[in-house]
Amino acid sequence: MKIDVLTLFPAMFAGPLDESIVKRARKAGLLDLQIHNLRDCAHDRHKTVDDRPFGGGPGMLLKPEPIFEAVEKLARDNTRVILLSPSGRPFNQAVARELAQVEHLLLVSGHYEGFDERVREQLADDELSIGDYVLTNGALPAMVIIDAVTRLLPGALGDDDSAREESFSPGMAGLEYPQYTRPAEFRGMKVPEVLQSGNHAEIARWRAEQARLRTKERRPDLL
Ligand code: 4GX
Repeated sequence: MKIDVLTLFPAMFAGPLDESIVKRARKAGLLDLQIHNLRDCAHDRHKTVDDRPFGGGPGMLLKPEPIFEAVEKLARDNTRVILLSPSGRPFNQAVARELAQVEHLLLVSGHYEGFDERVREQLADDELSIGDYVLTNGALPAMVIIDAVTRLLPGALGDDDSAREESFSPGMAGLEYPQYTRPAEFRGMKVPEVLQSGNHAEIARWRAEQARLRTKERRPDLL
């Protein structure tokens, strides 16, 4: 898979994508990731990428010309152009699975008060939000999406992880059950007896019940 990112803050991307599973996927050639500075597509003396909204109002918008130039340069026939903004459709595990099937993603990170509407109308195939809160720009959302999609690419996870991914395949159907490792007692806190019983049917029942209770309590929207 190829992912291009268009951003005003390319330096933010150094670090998170050079660790762990994403680093390994890039090394293995499963993911070809490139970060592009939107400012390179501004051609006036001050490399202007923003301007004031017609009709007035607070803040600045990203000008259309640099985004059009960059997207037209980077997009191919099979490219999905995705804007990141709080006005997008909610990103979740189902969307991650959908994106993992696409050959080429072009993520366009928003900044200021957002995009000139013509970018949405003419360039964007999709617009995604990673949640109902306001960040300073779309770089972190782009990284979140890259991370969630990369671990779904065939071969990206180690054997243990991928077996687990498959067993949770409906993915996010509910929250996970409580888990414990050794020691069996830590600072007076004991691991539930059932987990040490060796009775696998009973353990499975206990876990299902715990997961259900936890989901009902914290995320009734998932039930
Ligand atoms: N999930 N932000 C985008 C600029 C902006 C504002 C309005 C378009 C319209 C965010 C999120 C997010 C902050 C990125 C505002 N762009 N992006 N930026 N939550 O909060 O994706």
